[in-house]
Amino acid sequence: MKLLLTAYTRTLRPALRTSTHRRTRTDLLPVRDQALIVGSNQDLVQRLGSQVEVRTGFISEEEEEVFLRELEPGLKKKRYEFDHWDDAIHGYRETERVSWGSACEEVLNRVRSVAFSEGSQLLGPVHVLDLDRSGYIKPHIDSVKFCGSTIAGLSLLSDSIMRLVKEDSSGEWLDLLLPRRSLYILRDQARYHFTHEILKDEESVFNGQKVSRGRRISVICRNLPG
Ligand SMILES: O=C(O)CCC(=O)C(=O)O
Repeated sequence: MKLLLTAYTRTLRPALRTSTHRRTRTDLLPVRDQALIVGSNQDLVQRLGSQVEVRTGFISEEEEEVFLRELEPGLKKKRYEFDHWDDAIHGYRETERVSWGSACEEVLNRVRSVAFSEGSQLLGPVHVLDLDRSGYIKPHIDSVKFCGSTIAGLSLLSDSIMRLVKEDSSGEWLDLLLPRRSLYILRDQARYHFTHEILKDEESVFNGQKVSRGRRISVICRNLPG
């Protein structure tokens, strides 16, 4: 079964570039206590800084376990999908969920309260994406038909790297280190004018340092188009 991804990818612009584009310069923007965002130039890092956020340790180990307990039984019934040539994602299974147990709902409310402005209309189902350790997400922009200006995602089980590349200028990019149990938020320009992707393990190098990518589950909240 292909749920939201089908809907999102059908209206995606084609993958514009591979993730092998050249990097010439790297600048750092410390987010909270760590530098979790690097970019092609300081100006871009500053400019997009308010529209890209990574919050480390957004959920505790216990909260991660609660999500896994709730999600694993359903995910285990599905097979990872690898071989759809036109998919934006390789090596994944997914689900969406409207109702959650109280502990997960409490965390999701925390996500909603930090990521979305009050009164913002949210997409009802929360999207859950389970990437196999060999899986990856190719560069894409989420359909403007299905989701609004903000995407907020929790990363469970593994660190990973999300890469944003400017749609019409591949030399402009940001890499976001998404530690396990962190929350990332993409807003506005970062969501509309930059492709995003999750790098495969072999390519997961952040600011010169290898980041081991294992199986990763993301829990993603979105708002509705305005
Ligand atoms: O797994 C993630 O955090 C990113 C998911 C994604 O790229 C998407 O759903 O559009």
